[in-house]
Amino acid sequence: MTVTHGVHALVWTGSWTPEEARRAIAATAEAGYDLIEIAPIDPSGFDADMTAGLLQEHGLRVSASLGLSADTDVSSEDPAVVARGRERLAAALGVLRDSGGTTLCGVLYSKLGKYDAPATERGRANSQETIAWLADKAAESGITVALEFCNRYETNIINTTQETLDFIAVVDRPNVMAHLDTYHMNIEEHSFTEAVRAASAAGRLGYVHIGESHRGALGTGSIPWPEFFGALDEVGYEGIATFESFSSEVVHRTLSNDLAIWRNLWTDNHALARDALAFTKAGLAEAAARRG
Ligand code: FUD
Repeated sequence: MTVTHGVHALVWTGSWTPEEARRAIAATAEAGYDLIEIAPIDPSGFDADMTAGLLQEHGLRVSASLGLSADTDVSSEDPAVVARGRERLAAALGVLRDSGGTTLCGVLYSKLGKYDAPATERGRANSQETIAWLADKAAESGITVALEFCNRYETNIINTTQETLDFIAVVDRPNVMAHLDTYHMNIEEHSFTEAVRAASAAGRLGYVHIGESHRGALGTGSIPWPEFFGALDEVGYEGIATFESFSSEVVHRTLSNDLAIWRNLWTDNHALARDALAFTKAGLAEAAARRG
């Protein structure tokens, strides 16, 4: 089983100036990862050529994730807001393509944040139509779109694997996949194993976020890691698995607030990233050994 091991850029930096990008990409390579997941939440601040050059220099692959804001929410009923959301998604897709990546993931279908009511029928349809539109655009560059369901406090569109699969069935595009994040699964799923099996059986298990229950260091929270790694091993997952962790030590102008990152869960991100990679590799190896 070959998993591509990634780390989210927010482990290193909340901005993407040439200096910060160099620091983050160098640290990712130094920690032993194959890939960095950049977060072009405001794609206008991302220099893709500079990013591509640095990735090549350090022999790294790249993916990109983002979440939308209230004024770019493609699940809005307001066509002007949806249009702004599409513009942002297209720009993020361009950043990823020009940086050399092939997977765009995250909360591409919704605002990232607490809603005060359930999604409306029109809003959900706007979201689904936008993802179909985005998928067709992405397909022109051989890019896969992976939809990350989030817990109920961060979106009202999809909160579980099954809801994500149902959403994907409506969108009906071959390059739209489910993105499973253990942090969100831990809040919303009945079973980690059943969730992984369902996504895999549908042929839509496209991306994985490895995050602890408190979004800090792996193995210090309550995620049932042997079960989750066992499920990935059972279905023969061969995609990207990105370690994602947030602390008030590294602040992003909007994302940190959207995710309610109020406290300091770590200070040494180098040790954190190294330990997370070792933990994940060991967990997958143990799962394979258990299977025999
Ligand atoms: C959100 C989350 C992140 C986010 C985005 C950041 O809770 O888990 O993965 O959606 O991907 O870049």
